[in-house]
Amino acid sequence: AANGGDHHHDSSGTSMHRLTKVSVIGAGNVGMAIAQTILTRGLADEIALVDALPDKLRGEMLDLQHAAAFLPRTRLVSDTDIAAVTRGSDLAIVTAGARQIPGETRLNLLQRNVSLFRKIIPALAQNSPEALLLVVSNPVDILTYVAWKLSGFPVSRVIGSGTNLDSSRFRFLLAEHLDVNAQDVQAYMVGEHGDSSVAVWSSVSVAGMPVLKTLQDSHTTSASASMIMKEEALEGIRRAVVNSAYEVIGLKGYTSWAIGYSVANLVATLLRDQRRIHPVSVLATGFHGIADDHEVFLSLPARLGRAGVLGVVDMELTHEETKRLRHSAKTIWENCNQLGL
Ligand code: 6V0
Repeated sequence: AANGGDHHHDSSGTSMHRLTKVSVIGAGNVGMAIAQTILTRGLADEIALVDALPDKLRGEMLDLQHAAAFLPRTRLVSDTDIAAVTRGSDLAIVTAGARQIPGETRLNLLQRNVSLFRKIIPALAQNSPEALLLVVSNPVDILTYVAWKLSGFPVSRVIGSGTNLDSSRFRFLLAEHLDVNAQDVQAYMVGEHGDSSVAVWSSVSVAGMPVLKTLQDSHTTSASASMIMKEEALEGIRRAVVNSAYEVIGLKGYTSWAIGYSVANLVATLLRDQRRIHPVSVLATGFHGIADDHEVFLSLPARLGRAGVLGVVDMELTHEETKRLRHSAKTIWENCNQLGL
């Protein structure tokens, strides 16, 4: 086989199981939480880890390999050089990132991460020309655009983890408030991952019942009345979602478990061609009035499968939600535009 893990046929020409290979670039807190969840869920036959710190990288790889007796069989490889281990990946997940230096502006951090991506992305694209690229590093929407430009990949194969995590935080908080299972809560945060993310209240539903509509309906049954949410509660939940990351970082120094599970959830949809809809960062040009000459990545509910982004759901948003989304888009675009890519 020409590409590392690409064993289509044995010598007799009969078809064999095609191995699934995932590369994780950046073996920090987030990269390792993602690798660990992919491993536990048995989503890959091979995982390649890449980090700039050789000792930390080897330590992380060995530590995971030592759990082999309790896990689905998965080949683990690691190297500081992308070309040495990532060849033939089906999916490459980028979590490498410079950390913010106290007092550093977001823009300066962005410039440092763009320099990092100039090294990482072309090497990934060259070694795995058919791969899907999944960007997690922050600022994720801008860096997904950067990865798209630097990879030369079709836009359907470049995805940012975006508000997939924000949406799961949103569903958790709504579920707590309503005392139901978070899996029964349908709710999306869209737009920019982080401070300007937009809670799509008009889309929130539990067991198919729109929560907000119930709020406005005076003729509610007692069962649905228990799902009624007060305006202040809604706003409190939105604020809590936006503050979630800051709160966790303030308490434990970084976030890892939830991003690990949310990315592994995306990996399952992509590699197993599940065609599930996830709010992830995709090219949003033309949606919700985002100008045709503004190439902006931000999160919208997207239908995902083995080929990447199969479609974007054109959500029905309220006037206020659209306004907020366009504001997000403008901020992201201004940042992307000055990168000169
Ligand atoms: P971390 O623990 O500092 O890990 C970053 C890793 O990147 C380190 O191990 C570095 O050695 C490594 N690294 C740096 N340069 C290179 C390079 N050139 N090649 C390979 N590896 C390199 O950070 P953490 O894991 O906590 O966060 C990683 C990134 O994810 C940050 O940008 C976060 O802001 C971002 N997150 C994004 C989230 C999202 O929802 N999109 C959520 C959480 C964190």
